[in-house]
Amino acid sequence: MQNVFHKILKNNKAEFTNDEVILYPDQILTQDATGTVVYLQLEAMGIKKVKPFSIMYIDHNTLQVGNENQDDHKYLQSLSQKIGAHISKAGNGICHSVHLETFSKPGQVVVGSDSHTPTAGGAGMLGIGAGGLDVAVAMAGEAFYLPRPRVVGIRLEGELGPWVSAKDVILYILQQLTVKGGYGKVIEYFGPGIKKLSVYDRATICNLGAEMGATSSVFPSDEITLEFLKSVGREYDWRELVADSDAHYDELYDINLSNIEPLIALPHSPDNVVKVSEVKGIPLAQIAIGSCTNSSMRDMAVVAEVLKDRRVAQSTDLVITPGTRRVLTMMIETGALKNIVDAGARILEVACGPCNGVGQSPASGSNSLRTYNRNYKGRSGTADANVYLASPETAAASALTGCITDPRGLGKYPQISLPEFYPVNINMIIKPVKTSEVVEVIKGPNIKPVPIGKPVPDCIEGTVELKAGDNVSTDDILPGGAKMLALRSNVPGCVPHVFSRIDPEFKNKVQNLSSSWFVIGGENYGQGSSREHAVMVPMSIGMRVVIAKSFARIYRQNLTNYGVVPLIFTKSADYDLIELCDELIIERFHEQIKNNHIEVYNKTKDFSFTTSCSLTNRELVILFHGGLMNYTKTKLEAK
Ligand code: MIC
Ligand code: SF4
Repeated sequence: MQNVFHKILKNNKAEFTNDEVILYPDQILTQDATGTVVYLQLEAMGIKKVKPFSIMYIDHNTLQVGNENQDDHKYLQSLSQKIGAHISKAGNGICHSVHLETFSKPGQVVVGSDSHTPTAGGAGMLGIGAGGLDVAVAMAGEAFYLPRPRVVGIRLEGELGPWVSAKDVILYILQQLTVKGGYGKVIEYFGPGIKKLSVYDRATICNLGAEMGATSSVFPSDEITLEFLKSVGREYDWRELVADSDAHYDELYDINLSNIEPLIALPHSPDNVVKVSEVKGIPLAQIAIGSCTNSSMRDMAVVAEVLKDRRVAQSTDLVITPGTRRVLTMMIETGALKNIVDAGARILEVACGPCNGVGQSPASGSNSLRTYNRNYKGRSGTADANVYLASPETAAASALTGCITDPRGLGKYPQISLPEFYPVNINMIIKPVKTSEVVEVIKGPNIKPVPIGKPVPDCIEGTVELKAGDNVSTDDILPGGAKMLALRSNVPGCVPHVFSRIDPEFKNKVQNLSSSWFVIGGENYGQGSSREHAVMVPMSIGMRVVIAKSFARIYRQNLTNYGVVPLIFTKSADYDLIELCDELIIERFHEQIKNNHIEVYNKTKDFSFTTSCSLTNRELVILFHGGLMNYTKTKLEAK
């Protein structure tokens, strides 16, 4: 009665405690935006060689307007060689897309320092996104710990109608479950409907599971997975992996694919989903097709068919980022690229690009429709732009008219025949060298040491320096974008930008902060990316405690990993009673936290309220050490 998730864990010889899963990942994925910190942490912990297969992708910071990104890449490349990790060079493609094509293995586990690592679930592999420090520790060969998730089964039946694709399926699910509906859950897909979904479709669905806060999403490995692996020259990696017919799921949902229509997420949240037909006609200044969600050959082929012998509307810009170099090569070979270029699209580098605000920021106050996965306010790099999320079909149809357009009006759905075999070309993947001792590590001037947490004192006292609302994302806490990404290996350089999207004046008080202060958050605090900078940076200037109504999984883990206390209001209503600048005191913290009942005294307003922490014993020890880095160092030294 095992589901796919449990079968993968069994294969991994994972162990279970009451509240955690303990596993040793088969593979580690890192990328250049979170990865420099991972590598700095490895160095700080004295790790000489990585244990599991590890690969560093250069895909986020490929703009080279100053020395910073390029310096980071030299560092990543040289240290990879030294510690035994692979490198995927800039231009090879987006980490999740390349990983799916080149390294995904049904039945195995990949842990990555990026929230969309679950994309590998499209090929029957369990992908889990984590904070960089957790990833660094797993690279060192130590265990990876995961809060024990519930397993949600989604049974798909029926077949998608013309002009409806995988993106619409996951937008539909997001509409139903919302951005916090996946918290603490692994989502597993099965049923007759999956037989009509290619691995690329499945990967799109797993990718956006991250937007629901899901721990992971996974599809079985079946004959469609085999067909995919054959097409990328890796038939030998296939193994069948399907749930037992009486498999147990903690929750079950049924979805009939035939009932799904083209859908679109309105600004500024991926779950703000309506039918495309309800918002048709809204003018678009920009349309962007790409990202790890929708940049496969299938997606590009559909777009090319729509654009063939047609013209992109004069009022809009169409920008295209193929997901991998292999996709780009196929676009050249099949003529898809010609159709796209002839129609008037701009072709960008094979990389993450505009998805994370690196280039192509829309005009002020304008509308941009993207096939990406996140549309948080400001993420595009333009504070007042309105970003919509939709399928490649809807994006291509809208490119022809310059406004939101239901693709079903385009007539007959084009027959896409995908190549049976995709050219295998691993020229841009660099293997580690055997003579690693002689490799010199190159560290540019922008690379600064990572801050280290401090053990939590028994009495915590400080003022509330920030009060935030619900669904605050890590982009709100520490923005992405070209300028910020160049500072990812320079934590002090990030300080002036912390919380700038929530409180633009925050930078003015940074100099006068005490060495211990509080943040108050609403529901799902810290959703979105895995970037631990959203903890590291405020921690480096004294953030000690965050009290929220609830946390996103990776963010809560990152807080603990840096010795910052994550507390949850026992009564949500207490949130309303706390104001900015209130002075809060927690006494006898060490004793209180063990009982998971922590009383906080609001000295300014003279009242107390209770909170909980729900940390495992292991996490408590980490917190008392001032974070995972100190804890792991002590552990490794003792060995
Ligand atoms: C994102 O999509 O937000 C990112 C950039 O890929 C992040 C990682 C990061 O902040 O570097 C993610 O999803 O984890
Ligand atoms: Fe890159 Fe965007 Fe995917 Fe993040 S979501 S990995 S920025 S393409």
